[in-house]
Amino acid sequence: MATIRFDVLTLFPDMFTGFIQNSMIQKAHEKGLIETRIINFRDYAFNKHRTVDDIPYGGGDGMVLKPEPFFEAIDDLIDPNEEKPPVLLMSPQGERLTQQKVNQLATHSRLILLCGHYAGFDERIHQYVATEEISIGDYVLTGGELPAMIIMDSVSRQIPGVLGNTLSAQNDSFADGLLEYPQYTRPAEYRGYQVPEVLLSGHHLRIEKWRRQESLRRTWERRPELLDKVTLTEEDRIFLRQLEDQQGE
Ligand code: 4GX
Repeated sequence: MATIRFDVLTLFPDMFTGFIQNSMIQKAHEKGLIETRIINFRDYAFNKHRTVDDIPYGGGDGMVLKPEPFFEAIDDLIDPNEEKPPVLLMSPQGERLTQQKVNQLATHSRLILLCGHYAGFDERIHQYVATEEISIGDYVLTGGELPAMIIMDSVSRQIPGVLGNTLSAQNDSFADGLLEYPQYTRPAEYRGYQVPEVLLSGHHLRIEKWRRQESLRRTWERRPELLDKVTLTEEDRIFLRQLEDQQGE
């Protein structure tokens, strides 16, 4: 059975309680598929004031996270006889998180996540504690906690058995490189708005074809750059050429 353990170093452990008690993650916990340890790295501070940050050498705005608590906490967490888990540092300067990266992270049995605040980490933490830096996108947050939760959430759902339905993780947007097709449920008509006729037809081949075309259409309209990485059939190409020909009509 594939399981994963997350160790999170943060100054705001309470931010994780709601997330961990959330249905899917909670169920995965109960099933023993995932384990999370939330560690307040202030517990590893050196002095009696439990200081974790200090002013930057050379001057400037903001406080910098001191190296000692991170080095000490990692020494505590990593057994030198065991295989070293990835140590991910949340940073806007990191490698952008993609589904491909999520899938790669999900192959590990353990991940350590470092969440920082303020002006960031002393560079020695980047160099000697973290094994990689991850960014969840090109915008600036107040801290690394939300990125850490995004990593835990997206990685957890790749663990077999975490999602009720094992097919759902494969059918999503990005699994085949295309955006998802539109979904409908009952009623077939609401306030005059109709569900596409093909979905009511019960004709499985026609439904499959329609869904593929809607996935292609959405990807072409919203995220055309994704199409460069997708394996397209001849039928797909013909459909995309039709979309291009119709453009501006
Ligand atoms: N994707 N932030 C980290 C502190 C910081 C500053 C500089 C390292 C270097 C973010 C993101 C993000 C805000 C988390 C700044 N750490 N993290 N924090 N976007 O914006 O991951």
